Amino acid sequence: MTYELITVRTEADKVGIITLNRPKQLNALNEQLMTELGTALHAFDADPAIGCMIITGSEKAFAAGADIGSMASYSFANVYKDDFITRNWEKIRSVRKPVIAAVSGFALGGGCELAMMCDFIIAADNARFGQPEIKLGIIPGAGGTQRLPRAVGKAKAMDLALTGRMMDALEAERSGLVSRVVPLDKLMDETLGAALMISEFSQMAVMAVKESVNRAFEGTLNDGIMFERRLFHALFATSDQKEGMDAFVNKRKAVFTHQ
Ligand code: CO8
Repeated sequence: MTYELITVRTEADKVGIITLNRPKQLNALNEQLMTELGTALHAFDADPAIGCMIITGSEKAFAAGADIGSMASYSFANVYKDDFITRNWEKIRSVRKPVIAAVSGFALGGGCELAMMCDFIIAADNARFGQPEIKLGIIPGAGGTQRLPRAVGKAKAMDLALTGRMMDALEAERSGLVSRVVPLDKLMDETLGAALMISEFSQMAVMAVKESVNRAFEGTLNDGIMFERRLFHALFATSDQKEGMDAFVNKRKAVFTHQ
């Protein structure tokens, strides 16, 4: 498949890297870009050699939001009947292997929502996050009012979504939106380091962590604890569990076969 609005490459045949590539529009997200992104993520997800994926943008912008120009003339009838863009966004949520957002520059509106759909965010020190939809007379439409308060709490989510202000990388780290902040010129090295580390682990254990942590985010505590326990028990049926524990006991490096 050839892509126009993203570029795709792999690192060490283990990590799939997708770069959003509409630099003149600050990677504004239109239907074609979201379709390409969904297709590329699912291709990597289906590739047994790939253990982790990265979505990144340019230095100036991860993504400055949904494409305002193409939305400007839409009516309620258009967006409701076509289920505007959301079908492509749902595809991203169904990816089973981990996806890391490597964010530099603006991550605004749908760009911030895209980063929050990833499993965690590593931010460059020039990153700026926000949900400025209020300034356009709309609200976030791809999970922003739901994921942002879960990540940063009600007070800050209300502040950001009601005022439309941006927060910088340090505020985003303090409030729990991003897992690490690194200098801009170290962003890809740091993210690749994490992705390569993840791709060395048992894919089944990695997918189980993702599923189980997402339960904490999306459901009740009781359901999440039970879900985690079932997955925890199930992993004792894998060869990778035997290998991991045998390696520890015998003081050697584990070699996982994803079985
Ligand atoms: N859509 C379309 N074009 C954009 C967007 C955007 N979101 N953001 C920037 N651009 C374009 C600009 O129009 C400009 O184009 P041109 O050179 O042709 O005039 C180019 O990118 C560069 O932008 P600026 O000149 O404005 O650059 P600055 O450095 O001065 O400012 C900002 C950068 C602050 C990021 C500014 O561009 C800005 O405020 N952009 C809009 C941010 C925004 O409001 N985002 C939210 C959009 S709404 C949304 O995301 C709803 C999500 C719904 C999810 C999907 C539902 C299914």
